[in-house]
Formats: sequence, C-alpha cells, structure tokens
Amino acid sequence: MLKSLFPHTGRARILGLTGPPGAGKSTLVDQLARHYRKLHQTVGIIAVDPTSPYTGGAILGDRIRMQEHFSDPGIYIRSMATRGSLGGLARTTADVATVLDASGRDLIMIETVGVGQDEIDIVRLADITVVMLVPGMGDDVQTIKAGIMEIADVFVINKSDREGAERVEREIRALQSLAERDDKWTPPIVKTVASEGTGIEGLAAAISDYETYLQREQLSLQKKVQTWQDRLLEMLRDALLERAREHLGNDAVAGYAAEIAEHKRDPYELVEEIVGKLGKG
Ligand SMILES: Nc1nc2c(ncn2[C@@H]2O[C@H](COP(=O)(O)OP(=O)(O)OP(=O)(O)O)[C@@H](O)[C@H]2O)c(=O)[nH]1
Ligand SMILES: [Mg+2]
Repeated sequence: MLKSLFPHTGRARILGLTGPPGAGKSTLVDQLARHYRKLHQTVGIIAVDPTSPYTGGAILGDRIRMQEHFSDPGIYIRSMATRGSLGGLARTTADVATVLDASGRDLIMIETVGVGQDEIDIVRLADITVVMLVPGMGDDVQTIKAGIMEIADVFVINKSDREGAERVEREIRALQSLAERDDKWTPPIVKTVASEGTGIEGLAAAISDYETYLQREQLSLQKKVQTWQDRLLEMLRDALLERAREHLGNDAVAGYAAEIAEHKRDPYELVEEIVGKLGKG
C-alpha cells in the first residue's frame, strides 16, 4: 500500500513538536490546529507516545479531548504507542505520515515526548521541528538532551504564565551562542500560554519565517535528502532483518543463542554464514 501511496506524497508540510512530559504539547498542537484550520488548511495529527508499550490512558484521554473539539473532518488524529513494533516507532510514524500526506493533508503535526533517541528520529522526519520547554524544569535547559537542542528550528517556552520563562529564554540564548548551526539559522524563541491560546500567532509566524528561510536558501531539498539517507538505511536494515528472521525462524535463533552461550558456536562466524546465505536469495 505504501508503494502505491508514495507517488502521491511530498506535498504536505510536516511539523514535529517535542518536549518534556506534560509541557503542554497536546494543548499547543490543538491550538495550532485551530489556527491553521482558520486558514482553511487541512490538518493531520500524529500523537506518539514512545514511553508506553500499549495505548495508554493518557494518550486515549488526549485523543478524546482533542476529538471533542473537532467534529471537523479537516482534522484527523492518530495516536500511536507501540514501542518495539517491527521496524521501530520512528519508521512506523514515518509510514503513518506517508498515508496522511497522500490523503492530501496540507499540514501534518507529529507530537512526541522528548526523552531519547527514538523521539529524535521521529522529529527528524519533520520539515520543521518545534522544541518545547517550560519554566521550572530543575536545571532547566541543561537537563534537555543535547540532541534535542540540535534539532530545534523553533523554540517554544510554554506555560509562560509561570515564573521563570525569562530564565529559560536566557539559557537557550546562552546555549545558542556557543554553536552556530550548519544552515546558519538562529532558532527563534516564542513564549506561549497554550492553555489560553496566547502566543499562537507568534509561533505560526516563526514557523513560517523558517519555511521562508529554507526556501530562500534552497535548503528544503537538502534537508529532505538528509532525512531520506537516514530513512533509507533504516528501511534496508529492517528489510534485511526481516528476511533473516524468515530464513531462520524464531526457534533457530533461540537454539543458536543457547549454543553460543555454551561456547559451542562462534557468533561471528554464524552471522557471516547467515548473511552469506541471504545474498543468494
Ligand atoms: N499554566 C499552564 N498550563 C498549561 C499550559 N499549557 C498547557 N497547560 C496544562 O498542562 C497540562 C498538560 O498539558 P498537555 O497538553 O496534556 O501536555 P503534553 O505535553 O501533551 O503532555 P504529555 O503528552 O502527557 O507529555 C494540562 O493540564 C494543560 O491544561 C500553559 O501555557 N500554562
Ligand atoms: Mg500530549
């Protein structure tokens, strides 16, 4: 199905949004969706929860809450919480984005909790990545993983109604002054109070500024090439692994593992042997 959908993709803008748990990501996505709907754009939302192995209560709650607002067919929401799914969460998310893109959505928003590599991979498939921070995160920005800092095209300080928003802003600026990005873009910092809808216009403007910048500097294509380079390797790895699994069967893997554990077999030789067989079909 993905093969037949692919020719119809490439039109949607993909916006990734990540941040710590409870920062207000869903609330902000909801506000942004309203904003873009007013501009008559159709919106697809993918809410990814990499931390729970099942469709947990929180994610279901999110979905119900969001769907209450939207009896609007111009908004489609899909929640995902399947860590360990074949091909990994990033790959599955990318596939869902492909479906939404092919369905003709103008904008796809991907929300994910920013905690680790999985989430960085997820937002990497976005054209624009918004990283959300909130005041009072202990050591504030220092606690955010360097990887997350690197992927931010736009920073949002949500819950700016709380004390400490200026401090977070200062810390981001300090970190920004340390390293220039390859594309020379300085990510703007936007303060929001998502629960009240404050700052949404400003955020939309910042997003649009970055899109303009990408176009002017002809970076859009370059960014997509980079994304596809990563995705292609991942797809290959998955496909080869799948093939190896078919070839072996699960029981065989367990059998080999037992033999290796007892030093009756050499894992290095075994892998070479299996890979060699795969090549021959
Ligand atoms: N004071 C304040 N509360 C907010 C703001 N934005 C969101 N909230 C509240 O923060 C709580 C969490 O909001 P969510 O939108 O569910 O946060 P989230 O980041 O999606 O949470 P997870 O997906 O569970 O990680 C809710 O009770 C919101 O009403 C804000 O700007 N100020
Ligand atoms: Mg959420």
